[in-house]
Amino acid sequence: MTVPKFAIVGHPNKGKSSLVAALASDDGVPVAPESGTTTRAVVYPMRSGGRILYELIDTPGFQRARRALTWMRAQVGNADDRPAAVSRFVQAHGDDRTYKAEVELLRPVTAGAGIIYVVDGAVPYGPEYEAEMEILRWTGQPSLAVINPIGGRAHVAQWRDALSQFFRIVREIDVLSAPLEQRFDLLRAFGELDERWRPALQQAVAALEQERRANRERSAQIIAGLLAEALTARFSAELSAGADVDALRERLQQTYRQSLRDSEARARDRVQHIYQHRALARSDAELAVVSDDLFSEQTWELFGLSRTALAGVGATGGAAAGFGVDAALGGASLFLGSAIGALAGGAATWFASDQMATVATEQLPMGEQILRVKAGANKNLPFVLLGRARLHHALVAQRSHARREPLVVGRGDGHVLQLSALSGEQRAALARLFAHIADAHEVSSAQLRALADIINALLSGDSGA
Ligand SMILES: Nc1nc2c(ncn2[C@@H]2O[C@H](COP(=O)(O)OP(=O)(O)OP(=O)(O)O)[C@@H](O)[C@H]2O)c(=O)[nH]1
Ligand SMILES: [Mg+2]
Repeated sequence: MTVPKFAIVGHPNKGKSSLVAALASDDGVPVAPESGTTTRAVVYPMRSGGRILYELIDTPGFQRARRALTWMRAQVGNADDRPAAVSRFVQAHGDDRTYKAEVELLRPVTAGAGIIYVVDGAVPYGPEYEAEMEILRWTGQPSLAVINPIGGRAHVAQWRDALSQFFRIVREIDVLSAPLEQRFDLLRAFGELDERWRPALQQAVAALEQERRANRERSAQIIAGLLAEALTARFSAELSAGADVDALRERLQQTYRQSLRDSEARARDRVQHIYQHRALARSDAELAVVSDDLFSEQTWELFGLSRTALAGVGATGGAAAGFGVDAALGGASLFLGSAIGALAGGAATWFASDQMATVATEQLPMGEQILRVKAGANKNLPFVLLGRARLHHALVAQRSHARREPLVVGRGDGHVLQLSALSGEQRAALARLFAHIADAHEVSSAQLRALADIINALLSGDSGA
């Protein structure tokens, strides 16, 4: 099957490169506020499973469309000679800087690429566009127009009227924020341009949908791994005679917290990588909500289970409920110390993230005493981590690769996915798994799978993810 190729063309600075980035899932496509950012035609293949599904060709904007059209008109006798006139124009001006942009953008079209013509629905239609559209029509190649409402929709209706005289298919799509489904629709429309392309584009959409599901599953596995890591992480330090226990405890707590923050950051990087947001991972972008410190009270209120919900899953019991009992050291006899920072448990501490870790002294068989820190009695920790991971995933999965600004979300904008939305059954299943993993200080592959399955179900319910 031939790989369909589409040249994205239009006036300078209308979001052509942005559309390429969004449809090729490539956040490396140069996009900038300045006009004239793209100076050469560059091919961006969309790959899935080692196959190229389609190719998008980013091009510079028209600079001298009217003069170019005048040149072509002088060449033509009959209408059927028009495509040849465009090809002759490209050949004749290969080394001519005057028409560098026109040559770059028309060359792939004369070589057989379909045309996607991009305009901005916020600025009025004007005759200066007519020469561009006329040249494109002369190429005889299948074409489609996209209205990108960069700064608003004020002139969208006018554009529709104008464009429909030149293009059979006209679509409006907000390139930066169009939901995935709209991006898929546009791909299907590409398939309508030419019958030969239809099967390839249908397959492309199916492959992308399949890839979406696979990405979600892989993300769920990563998040399950993060939770298991948090529940089984343990750090210890030798408690020599005369040691400053308070200082040591504080140091261990810090180490523990930092390790959770690091685990979370690593998991986020991996999820971003799965969705091919590589530049985002590198830019260390701050997410207004999800990058609040993991251990702030606000974070716990936002993402943790409510006190009632926690009580509902039998998880408010404080230190006695299982997390604090160190049975996995090889025998209960090894657990000799008293819980130093053990929780009071109950109502007052349901979001007490500072008491999240349990620090306890233990006596080892050879007589040494150690201090050990591990997941605390506060059962909210894995729920908080899960809530944050879920919001992060929803933002990343839905994000257009055309966006260049850091990922930001307002607290009150309805995107916050609170775990209170979990069904009672899901909550209970999760709480059981969390307790088992924390008790055993290790996680079996069956538990990891069970956890990943619940998380995958949760992620698939999040809009667009
Ligand atoms: N708000 C908003 N901004 C957009 C949209 N599409 C593109 N932009 C911005 O418009 C500017 C130009 O976008 P590009 O994709 O570089 O435009 P271009 O047509 O490739 O520009 P040239 O290569 O210079 O011809 C960038 O700052 C984009 O972030 C949109 O749908 N909404
Ligand atoms: Mg560009």
